[in-house]
Parts: sequence; C-alpha cells; structure tokens
Amino acid sequence: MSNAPTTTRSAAVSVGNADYRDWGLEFPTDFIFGSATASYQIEGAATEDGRGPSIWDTFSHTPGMVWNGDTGDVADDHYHRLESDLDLMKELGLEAYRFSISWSRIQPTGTGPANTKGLDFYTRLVDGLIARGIKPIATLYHWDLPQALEDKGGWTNRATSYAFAEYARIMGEALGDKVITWTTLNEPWCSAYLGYGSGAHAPGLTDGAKALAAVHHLNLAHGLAVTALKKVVTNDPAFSITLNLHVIRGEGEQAAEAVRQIDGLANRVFLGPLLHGAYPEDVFVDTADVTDWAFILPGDLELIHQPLDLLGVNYYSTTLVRIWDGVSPRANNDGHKDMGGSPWPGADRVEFIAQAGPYTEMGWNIEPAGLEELLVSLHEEFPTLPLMITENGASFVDVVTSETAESGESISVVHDEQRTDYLQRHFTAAHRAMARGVDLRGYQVWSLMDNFEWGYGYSKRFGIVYIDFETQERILKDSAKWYSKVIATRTIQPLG
Ligand code: IFM
Repeated sequence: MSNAPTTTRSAAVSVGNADYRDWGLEFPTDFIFGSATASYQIEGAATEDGRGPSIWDTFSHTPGMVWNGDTGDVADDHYHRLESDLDLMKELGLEAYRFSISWSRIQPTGTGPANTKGLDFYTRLVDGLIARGIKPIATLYHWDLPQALEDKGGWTNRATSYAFAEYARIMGEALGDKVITWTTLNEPWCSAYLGYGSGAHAPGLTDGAKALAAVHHLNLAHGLAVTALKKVVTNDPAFSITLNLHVIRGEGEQAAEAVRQIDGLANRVFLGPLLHGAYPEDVFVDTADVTDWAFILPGDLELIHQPLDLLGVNYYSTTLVRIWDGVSPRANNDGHKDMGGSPWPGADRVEFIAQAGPYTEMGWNIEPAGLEELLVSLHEEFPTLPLMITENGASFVDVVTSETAESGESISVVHDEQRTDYLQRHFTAAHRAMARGVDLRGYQVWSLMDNFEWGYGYSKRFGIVYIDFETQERILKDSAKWYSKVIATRTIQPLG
C-alpha cells in the first residue's frame, strides 16, 4: 500500500499560518490515527497495588516545584477508570492508543522482581485495546523514574541504563506478543536537560555536567532496551524512540552559530548516536568547560546505535535564537519554566527570543510550517526511516457550558475552536510533508484527556476530552468530535 496521500479538496483562510488551514485532504488507509497519554499524567493510584514512588511523586510533593502544589496522586483516576476510558477511545474511533508504562508500578524500586499487580494493569489495558480494535503503542519511559534509582544518581548513573534494559525485558516478556510499537524513551531531552539542568522537571537538579551525563545514559538505556526487547518479543513490532526535536530559527549576524549550538544540544546529541552511531564533535567542543564526557565508555556507541523501525516525533512549536551581545539582559524565552538552572549547558552565549504569535496557553507560538519542515528534514537525513507523529496538540483555556440536545436533554459541551483549528493546521502540515515524500505512518494527538501538565499541574489543558478534576467527569470537547470525523473519513474536516 502506497503511503502517499491524496488531495480531494482544500481551501485556505487568510490568518496567521493561513495556508496551513486546509480541509478535504485525505490520508492513506494504513495511516494510524490515535491519541497519546503518559502514566504519571493520568493514572493516579500513586500508592496502590504495590506501586513505588517515582521522581515525580517526590518532586510534585516538594513545595514550590509544581503550580498550586498539584500532584499526580489522583490525576485522571485512569487506573480505576480503565474500562470506561477504553470505551471512550472506542467511541472516538481511535485506531491506536499511545500510553506509557510506570516503571515503579512494575518494579517499585527500579530493580528486582516484577510486581504482578502492575503487570496485570498494563495487560488489562493492552487486552482491552485489542478487544476494541485499537493498536497498543507502548512507551517504556515517560519521565517517571523510580525514586530509589534517583537516590543512586538517577540518569547520571550508568547503572540506571542497565536497570532500564532489565525493565524493558520484563515488559517485553509480558506484552511482547501484543504491542505493535515499542517506544523506549519519550523526549529524553526533557529528562536530561529539564531534570538535571534547569531544575524545571524532576528530580529538579541544576547541574549542566549531570544533564550531559544523563543525555548519554538515556541514549545508552535506549540501545540496551531495544536489544533486550528484541530478544524476548514474539510478534513483529516496530522499535522506536520519541524525540522532541527542536525546529530552530536564528536571528542576527551570528544566527548560524546560535542555531548550530542549540541544534547540537537539542537534536544532534540524540540523532547522532542513535541513528548515525556517533556524537557530534562540535558538541564536545562547545561543552568542554562543562564536562569531559568521560562517561562515554568504549563500545557504548555500538550499544546505542541499534536499527530502528520508526522514529517518533513530538512537535508543538519552534525556537528562535541569537548570540547574546553580553550587555542587554539575556532573553530566556525557550518555552520552559525558569527554575534557576539552564537547560542548555555550554550555550551561555545563546539567548532565546520571544517569537511572533499566535500562541497557545503555554505561550508557545503556533507554527505548523515548522512541523512540515521538521518531517521533511528528517526524511532527507534518514530517507529509509519511517516517522510517526507521537505527540502534537495544544493547551487552551476551556469553558464548559450547558446546551440542550435534540433529545431535549441538557448536555455539557466545550467549544474549543482554537484547539481544533491548531490540529487542523498541523494535520495539514503533516499531509503536505507526506505529499513531499515523507514516510509518515501515523499521528497521535496529545492528549486524549486533560491531565497533570508537569510543572504546570492542572492549570494547562491539552486534552481533546475535558476532565472535571473534582468529579472525574469526562466531556468530549468539540476537538474530539472533529477528530472522530477525521478518523472516520480519513480526511481533514472543516471546523465546526
Ligand atoms: O504533556 C507533555 C508530554 O508529557 C510530553 N510532551 C509535551 C507535552 C506538553 O507539554
């Protein structure tokens, strides 16, 4: 089956990013439409059935780290509402569901025997998906490291990479006949640089050398996990990793230099070892004052550089940089919470500049062209590697109102036109990339439901399903209804 999309009808509207607002574009029959979540963001049941604490339990319970003191203790209570949430996915017509597994639900202290109740939960999840005709896409690590491993150095400790491979083996043995895509890590950029560099994410450290050690040990963990999984799975899944690659624009006389430095830390330090089998030399030079990279041991690059079947791409917005003049106050607008440290070790001369709007509620600029550009550039660099959008979506303020349905019944509705518009533009961008030859296999909207948005707690809503965090009521937003129609017709639908 050809993966080339067909165009049946399109129309443009003249506002910002206007020519990306098309509809009527059709996706191929094997394109996988789904939606994504992550364990700590939705599950709740933080201390139940033998789950051990993760770094996000510790971090969110530390005063001042998360907006409003919010925690993932209850979140969307998905752990207890599994069956009805699965029914909701079916009702929406999702073809795939991308979820993550809580390592500390499986191994409460990160090593040792598997917790049967944890395995049972994910087995019920995967079986429930399959029973409803929904493909399971599993992510092994979406930031919730068992606290006991952090106590021994977390991702700065090489032993964590080997512990991760053992956890991967356990999950491969448990679900290795059912999962269609295994994603080792979600956005290791965030785990390393926000966790150990800027302090905005758990474990909240602000040490550039540790952040770079974490980068390497995450890369190593990925390679070891792929190898471990391949030994035990019995079906023929795709092996992948998901990266939040940065689409970087430069400004000023030294624009190219600013872009090169940030591209090295954000993109090439992952793509290089994972897909080319080598770290970019210029990153070693740029960070020489921060670390000597002695944590890279002989043979590590071979362990990391495993053949992949798919690259997961998370995309939200673009990044604008320039070389700082050293005099004016240094701009620091990289889209992440400022908690004191820098997520860019060795790039002290680079500043992050505010970009032109429109913006989402996160303050992130909306630029669908960046998604097309990213997909095309990846395809050019790795022509034989299939891609999947594993996250894309937007946070906006949502308002629940009551309306009278045709039946006369009063119903709750959320008219989230901005989110629907955002998705429509980004689906258009994805379609255009495919028309330019990109082998894009699917699109997982972030997120299925509103959830714990890390340092922002419950203040930012990304869901296409609204969650009332008091009552746990689920309300389909208009974007969910729109997405259902997209999936049913395999065609980008007009708004409203
Ligand atoms: O909510 C997060 C997700 O966990 C990882 N990618 C970005 C999303 C929005 O910030």
